Amino acid sequence: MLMKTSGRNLIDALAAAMLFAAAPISVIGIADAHEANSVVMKNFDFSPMSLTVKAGTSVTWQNMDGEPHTVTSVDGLFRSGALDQNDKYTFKFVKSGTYKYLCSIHPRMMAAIIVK
Ligand SMILES: [Cu+2]
Repeated sequence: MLMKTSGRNLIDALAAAMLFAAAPISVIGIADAHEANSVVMKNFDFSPMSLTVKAGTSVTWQNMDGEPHTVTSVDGLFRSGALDQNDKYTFKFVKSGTYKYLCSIHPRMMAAIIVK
């Protein structure tokens, strides 16, 4: 009986701790979603992986990882060079189209900017 109660309390405590830990992350997530012209590199992924902007928009990427990443256009239109942690790169999209890009260091990291 005592074991069961303390077990429940532990689960409650863990749930509360997870809620507190998750809260600031979800707030940041919402803030990012409203930044319609920015992409982050985090946990070896671009986020968002697909971003739609209007022609004439400057898109800014920021590397949040401790490892370097690049923003490298598949068709050669833009290329950031290696970005260290917190480094930013900005490119202005003038014409409409779908612009695929990847990290040349980790080519599994693929994403696209859609310009309307
Ligand atoms: Cu990378």
